[in-house]
Amino acid sequence: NTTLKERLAELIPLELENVKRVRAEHGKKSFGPVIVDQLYGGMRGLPALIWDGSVLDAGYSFPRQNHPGVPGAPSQGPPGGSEPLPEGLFWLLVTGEVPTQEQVTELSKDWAARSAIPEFVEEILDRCPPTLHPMSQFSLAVTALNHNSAFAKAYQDGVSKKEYWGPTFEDSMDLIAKLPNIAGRIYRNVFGQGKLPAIDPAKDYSHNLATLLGFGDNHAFVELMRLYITIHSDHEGGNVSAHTGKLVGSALSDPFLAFAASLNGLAGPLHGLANQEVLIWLSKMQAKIGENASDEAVKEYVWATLKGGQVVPGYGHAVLRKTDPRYTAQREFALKHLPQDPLFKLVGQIYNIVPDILLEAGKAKNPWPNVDAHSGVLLTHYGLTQMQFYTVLFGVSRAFGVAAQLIWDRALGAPLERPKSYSTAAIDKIFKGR
Ligand code: AMX
Repeated sequence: NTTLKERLAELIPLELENVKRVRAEHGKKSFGPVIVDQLYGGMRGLPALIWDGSVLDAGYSFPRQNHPGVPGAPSQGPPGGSEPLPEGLFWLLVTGEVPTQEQVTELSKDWAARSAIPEFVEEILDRCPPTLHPMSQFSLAVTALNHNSAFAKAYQDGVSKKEYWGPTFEDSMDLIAKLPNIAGRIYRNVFGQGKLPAIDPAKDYSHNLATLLGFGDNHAFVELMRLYITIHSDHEGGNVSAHTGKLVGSALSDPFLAFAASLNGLAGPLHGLANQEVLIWLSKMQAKIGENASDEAVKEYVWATLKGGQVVPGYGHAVLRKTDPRYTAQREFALKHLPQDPLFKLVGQIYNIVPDILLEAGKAKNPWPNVDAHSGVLLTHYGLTQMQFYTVLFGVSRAFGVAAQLIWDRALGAPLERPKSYSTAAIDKIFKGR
């Protein structure tokens, strides 16, 4: 029963050879033209990064039966569950292989054993004013975890470059393991009361997270957490949170510092905060046009949003050009567990209305919903109604993808990122007369 670290130690030399081969064969080949608009346009479509966990294309979809951890696959959840376990997904992200049930269980236990957060981090969180946004509290706590970083210590002790991945692996495992305690504490401090329950080593990661949020006895909510943490974990490397983590990690900042930077990017309304924004937008809509509103009233509200110079949150995407498969996965969950929920019905109604309006407005390249259009409705259904907390759950999940890449970046000796920037005057000069 190989552990994840043992399997990594076997895979790393093979991948080092593989990268060497790919670079020898293709290293000097052009990867398509770069046009000036891409420099001004947020680098959309610019091939610029290596990210091994996942790759997206505009029409990407993952049929759920092929997804690790769903029934039939070895990383299936405990009896009675049918959603994937994020433990299995992490193994897949790190190794490219589907783990055995035993390996998944070992990961659950390992993370439970690493889950305690230092007392001073608890105190930092307890001192935060409840008015400080949960994402800011989250980022503060993760930054502070760098106090015990194995990588930072090893670096100070003069560790060889070849050994970077070992302490990075330990930090990454600690990071993921400690997130439920951080998220749970923030939730209690800001919205709840009482003492935080303890992590149970016999339960899986998502079950423990649900318990710390106060929903551990609700089987459907536990299932939702398993699905939620799985689908938000990785979305290739160019999105703001993933790329930020990789960039900061490239300076050999340890995984805690790198992932805290990811969280600060995830906290932006065009990225992870969109799940909060969707619920705020839906609530305002309901307050204005009432429940069971007509299609006409919804259309008018959507147009008013656009005419007010705002985006429709939860719609559009920088890469995808069809309905986000993560939206569809959540819709399937809702159809199974909460088909009659009024807010779910509104989300479905909006799905039938918004794409046509965005197409008619003529700006958005993708008029379809993304992952954030659906998640808040599911959480609200089970009583997790505090919208300001939603992006924290996205953050817990995103750690999986960022951590997996940080381990590989250090294993493969990824260099400091330092692309070239230009001024508008320089662009003008370069292309004068051309
Ligand atoms: N509502 C209104 N306008 C939109 C829109 C939306 N949902 N999506 C895109 N547009 C507009 C853009 O603002 C842009 O307008 P501009 O030319 O005046 O600047 C124009 O359409 C072209 O944008 P694009 O190329 O289609 O998208 P992008 O790659 O620049 O941005 C994204 C992608 C997600 C930021 C954008 O679609 C958006 O703002 N969506 C709403 C916020 C959201 O849901 N974010 C979450 C995304 C998923 C995630 O990261 N978690």
